[in-house]
Amino acid sequence: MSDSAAPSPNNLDAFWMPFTANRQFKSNPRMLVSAKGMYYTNIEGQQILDGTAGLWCCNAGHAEPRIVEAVAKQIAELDYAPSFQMGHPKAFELAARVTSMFPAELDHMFFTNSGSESVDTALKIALAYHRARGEGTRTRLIGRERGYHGTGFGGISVGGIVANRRTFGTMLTGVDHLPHTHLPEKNAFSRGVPEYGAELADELERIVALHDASTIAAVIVEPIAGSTGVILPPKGYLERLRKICDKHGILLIFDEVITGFGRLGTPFATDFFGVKPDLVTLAKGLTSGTIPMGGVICSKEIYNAFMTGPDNMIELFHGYTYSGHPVAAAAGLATLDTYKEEGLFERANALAPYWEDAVHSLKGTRHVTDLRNLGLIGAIELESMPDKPTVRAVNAFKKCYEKGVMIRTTGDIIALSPPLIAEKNHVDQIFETIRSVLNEIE
Ligand code: PXG
Repeated sequence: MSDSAAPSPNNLDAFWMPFTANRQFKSNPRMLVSAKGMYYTNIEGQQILDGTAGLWCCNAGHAEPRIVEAVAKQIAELDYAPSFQMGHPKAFELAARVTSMFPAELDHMFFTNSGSESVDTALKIALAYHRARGEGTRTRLIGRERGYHGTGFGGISVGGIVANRRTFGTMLTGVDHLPHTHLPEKNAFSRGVPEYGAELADELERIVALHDASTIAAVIVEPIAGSTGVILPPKGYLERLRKICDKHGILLIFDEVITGFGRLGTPFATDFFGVKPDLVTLAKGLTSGTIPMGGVICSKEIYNAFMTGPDNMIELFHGYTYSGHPVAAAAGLATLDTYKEEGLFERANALAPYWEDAVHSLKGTRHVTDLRNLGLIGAIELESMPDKPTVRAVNAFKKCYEKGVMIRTTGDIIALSPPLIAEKNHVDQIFETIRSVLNEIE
């Protein structure tokens, strides 16, 4: 073995980084080494304010003592236990706690390890549910343009981000897509939920007319499309989707991987919009990003449809080695305790008007073509540089990082989602930094 191939902490070569420009990153790495509260510390010792809760996940802030302690204790007490034909108490406790946060009919939870697995699980449950009820012809799945549902084959099939799909073959068959709801010509600079576009939900009627309801299993949407650059549902849109699904016996799946656990100042987007789905996918904020864990919430009716054969039969042939992992379950329980004891959903709700004003204070700033907000989510859409899409936003990201603020970009959109422990001074620092950066960059 040559010296250059020897393992070394300074050798960045072996790690093929996800969703990253690997060669560019490795020539000028941004390396984070610790985190506490609202701040990361990088390898140079600089404090970086977390404007994104990691990747929309660290809702309780970093190194929250309750979670740190619970994880350390759990790993010493019970490091692993199978969930196939066995169990351990914390997974049951967590499922009961999480489902108790939903309306009464949404009362069962299946554990996964990520948002992508939650999405695949929800799609599989939807298909198997219809079959269990004798409607096995319902095999089509409907997603939405610009939707993001993770990177499994199910998720990219129903997802609508072209770059995530085009190099991966034909994916699942029998999938169709609703149009996205980004209407900047009508809704630009809306504060909160935009006024126009509820009728886009009626496109589901067109899809039903084309394929026939008897072939359609489920519709999956993010209540707020996050990864694609924060696209909000127009007023009345989700209600209309719900109605059309009900009319045709189609299951409605809300992907709440980023909207769940207080991001909108309510426990879930389901509460915020007052629309009840049949299945909900979760991850990220479930453990505040500390230990990988996801889950699918489903209704009593769906669960009961499976509980019909002889009771020695496995009802759903699906699951993961780490479904309900004890360390993740302990992290989840401590995270829920933290949300409750610190009143973090209420805090997010109380900060939201200040956040909205801060987002919209960027109106008129150089390059800004639209501003969007809801709860503690913000989006700043920039005019693309001629023939160089994404370059302006990436430059803004790099400059903000140099100035000590972590933002996320997708296309030429800056997306913001701070931990729910954020205070006004953090909000000020985020937006002052972005303002000065936008004034500096080409
Ligand atoms: N559904 C939704 C709505 C998501 O936002 C996933 C599923 C997949 O989760 P996993 O845990 O498999 O990654 C996501 C993930 C970003 C960003 O910058 C967003 C996600 C992940 C990474 C970055 O917007 N969302």
